Amino acid sequence: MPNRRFAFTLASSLADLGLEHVCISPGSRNTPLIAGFAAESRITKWPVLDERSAGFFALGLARATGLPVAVACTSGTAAVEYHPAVVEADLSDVPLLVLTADRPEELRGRGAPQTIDQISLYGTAVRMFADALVPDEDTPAEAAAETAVDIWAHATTSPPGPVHLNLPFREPLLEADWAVAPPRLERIERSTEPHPDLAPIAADLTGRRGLIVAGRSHDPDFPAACAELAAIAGFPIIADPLSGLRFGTHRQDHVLAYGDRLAAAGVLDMLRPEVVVRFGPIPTSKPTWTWLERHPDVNQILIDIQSRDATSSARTILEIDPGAAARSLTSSITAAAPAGWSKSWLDLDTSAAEALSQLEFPSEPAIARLVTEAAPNGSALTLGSSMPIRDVDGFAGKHTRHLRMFGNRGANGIDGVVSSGLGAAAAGLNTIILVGDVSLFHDLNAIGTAAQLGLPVTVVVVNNNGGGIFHFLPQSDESILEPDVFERFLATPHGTDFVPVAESLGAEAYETADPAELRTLVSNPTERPRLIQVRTDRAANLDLHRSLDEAVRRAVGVT
Ligand SMILES: Cc1ncc(C[n+]2csc(CCOP(=O)(O)OP(=O)(O)O)c2C)c(N)n1
Ligand SMILES: [Mg+2]
Repeated sequence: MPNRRFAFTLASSLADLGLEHVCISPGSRNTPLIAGFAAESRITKWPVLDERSAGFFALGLARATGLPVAVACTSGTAAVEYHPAVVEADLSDVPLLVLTADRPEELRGRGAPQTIDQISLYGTAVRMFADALVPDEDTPAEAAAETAVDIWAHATTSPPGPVHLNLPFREPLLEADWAVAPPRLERIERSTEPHPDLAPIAADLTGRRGLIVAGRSHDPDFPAACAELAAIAGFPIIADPLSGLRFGTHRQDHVLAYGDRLAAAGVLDMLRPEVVVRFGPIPTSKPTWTWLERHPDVNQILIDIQSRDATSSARTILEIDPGAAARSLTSSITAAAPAGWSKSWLDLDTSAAEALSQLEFPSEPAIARLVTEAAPNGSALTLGSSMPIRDVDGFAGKHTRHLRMFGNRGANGIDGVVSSGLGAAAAGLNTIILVGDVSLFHDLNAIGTAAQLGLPVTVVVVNNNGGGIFHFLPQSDESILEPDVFERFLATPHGTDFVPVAESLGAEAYETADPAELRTLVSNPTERPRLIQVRTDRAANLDLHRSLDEAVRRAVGVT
């Protein structure tokens, strides 16, 4: 069964299993894959010429659809370019099927062109690696179908993640006569794991002064389940922007709008919880997770699809689905926290909201808030890993319009933010990408890809001419690091005006310092990709954050 028939059978079997999208990058050795996918009409093909960007595109698409997405590239460094997205997919539980073309064994390790060692290229970042057999006339169709089942199962078994299938092809790469009827596969339904008895945990939560810390979740049912648990148990929720709890139609009576700001102001010491239920991975909010880290004495129960306690402070770790666990706990809790407990938290939340009600524009906190407020119902917001996600966490509050929020917070790279956002747009979601200038610089060709593919994304770039986040670190203190060294090698100002750059790549582009204009642009979905540049100042941003910290501390009575 030569190359094209093998690749088509693989593609077709993956379509049987539920694959809807593949992102293909150009090359010669992967022509069988290109031809094989091209012939499978059930799969949407996305051409993305840069594999680094393609990997993140697929990641964003897999996150937005909740289904595996495939990427396919040629041999050599092309395959290496997928590595950052593979790492992010591993750490944030996103199913990716990485298909890399390769030379057959006899050409490996002997200086053949564009041939590198692709065996186990991504190390421990993948759920499985396999070097496929070289298709030949004797290869049965079942071999490709079995390979499809194998990689699909490994990518989707809890916790989901990336898999790597290396595919050696011998020349001639494409046979002319290749008509084939591949075997039809049944869809694999994910098995529901047996559920541990949570009654003892529920007993631990009953009647306690408890707090919920909700980290990242892309389960659409999690926010309602968690919010219901909070209401029954009488626990306030510090909710990460990626938890789904802050912006949606579920009940929000126990969701703190400014949980991160309250933690920063020292409220966790003032209103100290007896027990903390932590859902999902470590939250973005540093004041929250550092408090958890310092308080292993407080009973912390961590519930996640995989055992990972970044703060090493959980007393109990339950490796189960957070939504299912929340529902189970809700039905077993028999009494709420003492009267006034959650009200004390929620009253301070209201005080913080008042202290933060006026944010000067243009400033980074105000941009984060405005974009979140203006985003149309049902939009997807992809947030840059540096200040954008922190500012949405700290200053965007909560509201009852449904927004989906995405961010590359597994590995926190700044290298594929825009490309990941394009993946959400490819899933059909109205997409807004809030990104810093250095991150945009890193992934600039994604703007060109958006134009080529006609993806109607809105990119809001906060251009503070460098990495503003570094000003919050001790390294920014001139007694620790010389200011010119800090500026040249950490902040890395580049002086780029992204408006003409975006225009030359085929996007509409605007610069604004007017909040009304930004609101109008963000609230009206676009038909073409567009970029909106808002300029801010890194030093002024640090001062503003400090004064807002102070204002919240005063408002909640911590001095
Ligand atoms: C691939 C990668 N390289 C470097 C870093 C380290 N890093 C973290 S934030 C940052 C600067 C980000 O600057 P920008 O996108 O302008 O956002 P700002 O900090 O100004 O909000 C850098 C270089 C990283 N996280 N990922
Ligand atoms: Mg910046």
